[in-house]
Amino acid sequence: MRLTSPVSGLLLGLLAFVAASEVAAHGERNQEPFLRMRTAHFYDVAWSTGKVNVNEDVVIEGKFRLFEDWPANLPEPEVAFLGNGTPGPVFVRTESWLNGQPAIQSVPLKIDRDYAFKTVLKGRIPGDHHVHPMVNVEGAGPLMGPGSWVQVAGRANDFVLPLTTLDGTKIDNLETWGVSSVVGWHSVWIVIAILWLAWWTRRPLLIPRLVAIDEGREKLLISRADLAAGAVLIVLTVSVVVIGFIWAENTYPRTIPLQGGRAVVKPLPRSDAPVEVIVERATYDVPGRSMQIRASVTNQGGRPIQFGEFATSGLRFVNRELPAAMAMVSPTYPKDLLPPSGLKLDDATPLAPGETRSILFDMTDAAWETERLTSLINDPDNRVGGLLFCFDDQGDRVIANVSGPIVPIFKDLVAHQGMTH
Ligand SMILES: [Cu+2]
Repeated sequence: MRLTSPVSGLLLGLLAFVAASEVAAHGERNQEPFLRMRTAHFYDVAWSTGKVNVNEDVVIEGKFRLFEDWPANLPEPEVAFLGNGTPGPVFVRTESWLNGQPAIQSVPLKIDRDYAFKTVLKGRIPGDHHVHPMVNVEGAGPLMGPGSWVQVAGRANDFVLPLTTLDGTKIDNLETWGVSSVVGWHSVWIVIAILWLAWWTRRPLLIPRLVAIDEGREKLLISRADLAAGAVLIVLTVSVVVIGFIWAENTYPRTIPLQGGRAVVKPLPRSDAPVEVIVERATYDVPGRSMQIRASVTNQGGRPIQFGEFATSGLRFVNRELPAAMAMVSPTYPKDLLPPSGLKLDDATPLAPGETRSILFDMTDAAWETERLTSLINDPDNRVGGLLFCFDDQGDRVIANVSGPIVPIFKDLVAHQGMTH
């Protein structure tokens, strides 16, 4: 043992290191690019604070659009549930809202429509937690929004969740409420089970009994005392069930079953000045970590527009030359989700009402790699998707869908897309 201890110490240390680094992220980057680029696009997400004490609230608000080019291999969002992506139950979600309506239950959602959400999370377990908004879609799984670090300070033991029920019962702490009755009733049943097992296991067990049966002497196996014990057990069990029922009825005279119904939430109204984007060619330059989309863009609205942001998978490629777009970026927004070079255009002149123009959108950043979106080139359904945020000369925003097949470029070819066109 002495010889192996340095090795096991090293292994333990390694394990601890792996465990510690696992805590820093919780798998959002492992989701396939098609899930992150073509399902729920979260935008305008804001976290009310980056630091709370145990028992204090963080409010997460924002919007999401269920993408028009929803992957064919995923079920449509007919049953969806608003949640939050956090490493375990480190918060308690005390409120959920969709378009101002309670979102306690699941709702059917519509593709190519937008929803505003709000969740209130109450700090429960201290630590640094990465907090994402999330929509769970039946059959498709959790669709995560962008994540931001929220620090919960204080002591876990101080956490309380007080509540007043519909019949006026005051609960001091939902965390511990009713636990003693659960433990008490389980103990009663465990004691009965142990007594019954002990009654039979005190005698010769399997093989001797098998031999007795083989020899046709099974009557020997059950004595009059066994029959009496069985009768006592039946009476005891039925009595405990009846007493338990009466006790529960008296203690909790009014109970409401868990609600399994579906709510109905209307999507947000559509913008009436659409911008149409038809992708002509999208490439991903693997060594250059650069996504380029050449698209034919038509301004169907009545005012000239400019392009301020391309948002996909929680990443925001912002056009740093457009003040209206930069104004939408909160100084507290997670920096890792704002690639520094942002969105670049080959032609930044505003697109006039009714005009159609072929524009090259360039998003070059290591984030494609660090966010593991580059694995999209290995997908059998090789498509890129995102939202293009357009701003008119009055600062109003229109959000256009951008989607199309993408071609990877593995070598630094001279024939770059911008030049061939
Ligand atoms: Cu995260």
